[in-house]
Amino acid sequence: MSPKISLSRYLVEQQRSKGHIPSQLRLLLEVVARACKSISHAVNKGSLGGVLGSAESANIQGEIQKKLDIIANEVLIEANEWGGHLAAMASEEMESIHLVPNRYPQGEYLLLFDPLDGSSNIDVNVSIGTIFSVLKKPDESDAISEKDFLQAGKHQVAAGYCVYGPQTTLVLTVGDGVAMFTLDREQGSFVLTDEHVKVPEDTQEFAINMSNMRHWDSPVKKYVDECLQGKEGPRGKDFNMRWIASMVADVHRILTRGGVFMYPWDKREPNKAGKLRLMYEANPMSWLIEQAGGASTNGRERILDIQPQQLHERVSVILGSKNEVARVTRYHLEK
Ligand code: AHM
Ligand code: MG
Repeated sequence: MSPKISLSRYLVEQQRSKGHIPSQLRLLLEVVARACKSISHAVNKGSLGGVLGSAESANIQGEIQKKLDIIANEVLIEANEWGGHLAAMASEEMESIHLVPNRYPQGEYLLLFDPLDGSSNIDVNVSIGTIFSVLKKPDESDAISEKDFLQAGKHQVAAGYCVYGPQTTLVLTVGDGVAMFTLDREQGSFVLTDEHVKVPEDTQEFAINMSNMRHWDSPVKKYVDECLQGKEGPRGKDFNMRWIASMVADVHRILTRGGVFMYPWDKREPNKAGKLRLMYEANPMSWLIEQAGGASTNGRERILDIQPQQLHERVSVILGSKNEVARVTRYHLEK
């Protein structure tokens, strides 16, 4: 039997053989993984740990926070403050950036995260997760500000998520493909379970919140209508639908067996570009999907090319199997 490869060993070997994981980045990824392990334990305890339910506060986006949103945010901040690998952090749950306190050395990286994605699923025992994105601090920046974070997704140096489902799985890219690690609870470590992850180019599965159908723009309506017509329609094949309402879980399914995920702009709030946040949801997920051979656009352009104007900026998202994303994007461009 081949030996189990832990996340630590994987990162060391990647650093050695390819030299694209500098030691500060390696430390950062190990620290994020450790934080995810601790969030996973809290999620698993559920009611027994008193972590379910509302915290009765709202975040910067005006969303009511769950206790676990706040716990996960604190776990990530505490874990990452003191190692010397980071200059600052930003989170869905915090209005402005969090600088590494002066008493600790300042590192070269910036970390962004959605500490607990899929909040509406926390209390109902459905998969949720943590999404993260890593950027390099601009060279000339001594006093870090929000402006330093406003880099297009193509400049990420690492990205990933951890899904807390029937298994806890950490999924990672440093720009050389996508690897998956499953938490071995007896050993207390993440073990490599999938390397060179590939998203099939075609699919018969789509994911979208159908309850918003009447608000969609015509290209999205056209695409979904055609899928719903199945074998008798222009696509000549039947489609299946899945919607978990946790982006981590939907993206995990797509990385595993293909599919297309859409949270498009809609007419409910026409001035909002979409629901999902560019910098700590769409960017890391788009990079993972592209690294696995899929595609990701906002209907018009590649998400990773978008120059962010704000930390909490929102974006329309269409990602997954390459040929389906190309089709939805074409329908937008033809409009
Ligand atoms: P959250 O970060 O506050 O949990 O919101 C993001 C989530 C995504 O994980 C998911 O795809 C989407 O919101 C579900 O939205 P809806 O409830 O409108 O279907
Ligand atoms: Mg989220």
